[in-house]
Amino acid sequence: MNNNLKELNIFAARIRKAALRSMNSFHGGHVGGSMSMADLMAALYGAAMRVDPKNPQWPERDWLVVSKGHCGPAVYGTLALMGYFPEDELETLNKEGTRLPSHCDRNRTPGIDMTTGSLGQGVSCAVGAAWAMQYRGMPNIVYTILGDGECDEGQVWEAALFAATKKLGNLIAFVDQNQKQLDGFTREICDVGDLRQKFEDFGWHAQEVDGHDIAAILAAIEQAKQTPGQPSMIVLHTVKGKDCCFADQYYNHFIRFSEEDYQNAADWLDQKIAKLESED
Ligand SMILES: Cc1ncc(C[n+]2csc(CCOP(=O)(O)OP(=O)(O)O)c2C)c(N)n1
Repeated sequence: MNNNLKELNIFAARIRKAALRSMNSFHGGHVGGSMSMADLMAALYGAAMRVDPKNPQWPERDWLVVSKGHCGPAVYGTLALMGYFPEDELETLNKEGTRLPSHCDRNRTPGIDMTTGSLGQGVSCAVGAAWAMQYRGMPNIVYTILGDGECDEGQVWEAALFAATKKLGNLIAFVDQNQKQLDGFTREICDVGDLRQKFEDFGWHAQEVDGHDIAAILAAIEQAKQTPGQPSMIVLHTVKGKDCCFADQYYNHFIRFSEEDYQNAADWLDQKIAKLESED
């Protein structure tokens, strides 16, 4: 996979389809937040991150800590397409003995760098990992993805203060600001306000971009790499359930869906892929 935008957009559509395939085997899952972060996953694994799917524990790899760990399906879809494990394994999601539990688990899945799921803890672990790598003079970058609902957790802000204090220039974080959390709009449940400004106030270098514009995400990552001595936040404006036809509904955090729903969504994504492939 290279830095070609067309290929990256196709990769994002394939990630959405692979994530839905895994959730289809369970006839439900965290569809909304998995779909909203798919373009970011394509940008990270398709271009930005230094990784080796044949050697998931490569000491010099960049790390990804998916702090919104309930969106395991988006991560598994990406890792399977990258060759960390066979794509057919996606259909074992949440089944007995699976290597793919609904929430990310570093002890089970090749390519998962941190166990997450309890909101707020993942970003704290990412900060700890970045601090250790900085201390050891290692070249790795630690990427981490939070949800905007997750930012209601006080622990997120403790981690943010600590990262700025320790000048963690090797930490690049994203908030998938899809405006919603488990059962409604974040602004109505516990308003996080202007996240870019807040992280800036907490001592971070902070940007905000369209989270479905892969070129913009990659440009922001490049800018983030130019800020040694400061952790970076990139707030992504996204749509919960993006590009999944049956997710266009108010309650789209965890959705139960039928085989027919899945087929319709997969067909729609196939058409999108075909259209992208036909473009110059
Ligand atoms: C500490 C903690 N409290 C509650 C939950 C239950 N929970 C799972 S997902 C979720 C909503 C998360 O919303 P957001 O971070 O915006 O994620 P996204 O919309 O991107 O899926 C909640 C409350 C949890 N996993 N951890």
